[in-house]
Amino acid sequence: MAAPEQIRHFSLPQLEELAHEVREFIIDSVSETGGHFASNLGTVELTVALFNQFDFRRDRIVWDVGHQAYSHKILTGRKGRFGTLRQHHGLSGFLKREESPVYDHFGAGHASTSISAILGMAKARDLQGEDHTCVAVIGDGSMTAGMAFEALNQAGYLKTRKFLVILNDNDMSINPNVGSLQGYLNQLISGQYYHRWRDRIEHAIKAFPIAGLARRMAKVAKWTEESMKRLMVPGLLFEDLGLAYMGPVNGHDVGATLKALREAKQLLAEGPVLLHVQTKKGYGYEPAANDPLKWHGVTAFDAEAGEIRKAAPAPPAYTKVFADALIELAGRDEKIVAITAAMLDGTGLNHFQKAFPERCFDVGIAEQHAVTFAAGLAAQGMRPVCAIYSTFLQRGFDQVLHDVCLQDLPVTFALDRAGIVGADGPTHHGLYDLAYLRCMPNMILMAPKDENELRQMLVTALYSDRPAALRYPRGNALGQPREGSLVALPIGKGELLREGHDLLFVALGTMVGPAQALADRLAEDGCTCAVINARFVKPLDETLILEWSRRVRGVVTLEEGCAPGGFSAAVLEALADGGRSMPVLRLAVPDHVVQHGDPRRLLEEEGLGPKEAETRVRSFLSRL
Ligand SMILES: Cc1ncc(C[n+]2csc(CCOP(=O)(O)OP(=O)(O)O)c2C)c(N)n1
Repeated sequence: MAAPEQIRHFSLPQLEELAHEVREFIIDSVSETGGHFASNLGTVELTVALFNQFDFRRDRIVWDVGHQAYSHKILTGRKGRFGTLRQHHGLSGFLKREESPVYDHFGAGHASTSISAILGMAKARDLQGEDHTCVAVIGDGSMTAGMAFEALNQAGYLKTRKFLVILNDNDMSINPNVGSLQGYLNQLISGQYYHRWRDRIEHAIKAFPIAGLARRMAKVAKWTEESMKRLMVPGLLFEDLGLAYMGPVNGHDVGATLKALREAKQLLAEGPVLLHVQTKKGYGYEPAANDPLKWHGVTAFDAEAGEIRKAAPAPPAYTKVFADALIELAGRDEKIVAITAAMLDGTGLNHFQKAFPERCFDVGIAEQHAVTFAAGLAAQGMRPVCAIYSTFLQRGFDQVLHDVCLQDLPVTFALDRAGIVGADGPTHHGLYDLAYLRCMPNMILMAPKDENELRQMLVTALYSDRPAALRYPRGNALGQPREGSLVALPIGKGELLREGHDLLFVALGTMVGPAQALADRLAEDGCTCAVINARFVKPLDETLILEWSRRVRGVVTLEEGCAPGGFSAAVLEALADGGRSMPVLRLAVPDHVVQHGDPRRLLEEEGLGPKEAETRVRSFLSRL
């Protein structure tokens, strides 16, 4: 594959050939490893054109989210490592500064950060007296976030030179993109925007009471077809924010994209530019182009047949258990409404939407708004459920605190993908929710040990009349038959699963099963362990924990979350407040970045796999 400095000198046919080569490689390679697919096929020509027009050893580029930057990786010397994509110690699925210090200028994984980051880089450049160009590439989905507009607001105001935002518009987020912004972009593409305004103005002039004056006005304004076009600039929204708008250009036509980039470079000398590029997800691979939602992120697939390999039969995912329970409850209570921030299928709310289209809201990539929107619904007597991945709710910290908790509003947070998620890596692990929600007043915080408890916790949350969150992991549930009717749990009560007199295991969520298994193994050696399924991180069942702590020599906490400030911290506080000073072993994720890869191996690396946990507990025991 050509090196970036060679691509700078390629002719158009060479660039087209290169794009073809890159696309074929992505199809072959991702069919073996799995990964983000449709979005990457949509950015091949754009990436090749960018590498021809810019020198990213000097110029800076930030790809929003970074899930669509495989071409960027391939062109910057990482083609040979694609066989390890998203695997343990392998190539990351996103861009990472440490993976390519020369070409990955900014890491991401969450959406809508690119314009802010590149603006910071542009300002640093100006302050340091340098002169390179700064480019952000952002999708139409990611553009729905307030943060993108906060950055445009500042960029336009600063009149930042050599600052280029490329809006990669494929009309899709993961699900079809939603909101009026997408409607506006579609109007720009179809030319309807211009026609609508032309018609309105013509109408206004005709309606002017003094006919002669109207004629003169029309003449003076030179509202002929062409001059009107110039006056009624498409992209007025961006122009008004202070960016020169260019486009739309077909992002799969390398020649047209090059031409647009060259023209943009001229304008960049004056101030910030937004180039609207139209692309198609899955371009060049028909199955993905026809069904970009299914092919957004894939496991390995048969590239010839266009079929994604079927997973072995497995119990339903926690996501589906949640969705089914919510649908059941919403059938009985019309106040229940559901909210997702651009993760309709990911959260299982696609099923809810089918059942209750009027009561399901996809707000776009706008987690903060999702939370406060839910707070508004709750303030007026509805029972909103915000289904947001653990990692993405980090965006809404202040909204959860300020708009929900301080007003004690009954919003339910269903936090999917809590714990270690695997291949998506550090930006996506749901390790921090326990710590960031535990400190909030009024919040009820729970984690189920299995699918039946998840169902009960959903009812508990919905009818607690308080802010409440339940966190559950990615992947399949345990496969238990879903039992009985949906009944609420007593708030703040843990469950004593077994008695014992050597150690007390206080476990949460996914770690309850392993705690019991570990207690079984230790029992073989005559060591008896009491096991508590905490269920609630907040309010924590302090009475139960203190009572059993008095009967043992040491306490072990187990959770799939970060150690600082998390569940183990809650148990430590309870012990300290209860006057118990005793040895405690915390099995939690230490204070460091957890990389990507197979979740089981990652758990082992964090000392939370069955063997590692046993070794640590035995060593703890031997020191008591
Ligand atoms: C804050 C945040 N919320 C949700 C997501 C999940 N997510 C990853 S990619 C994506 C869609 C992005 O759409 P767009 O920017 O249009 O890029 P495309 O894939 O269409 O090229 C979403 C919702 C995320 N990464 N970050």
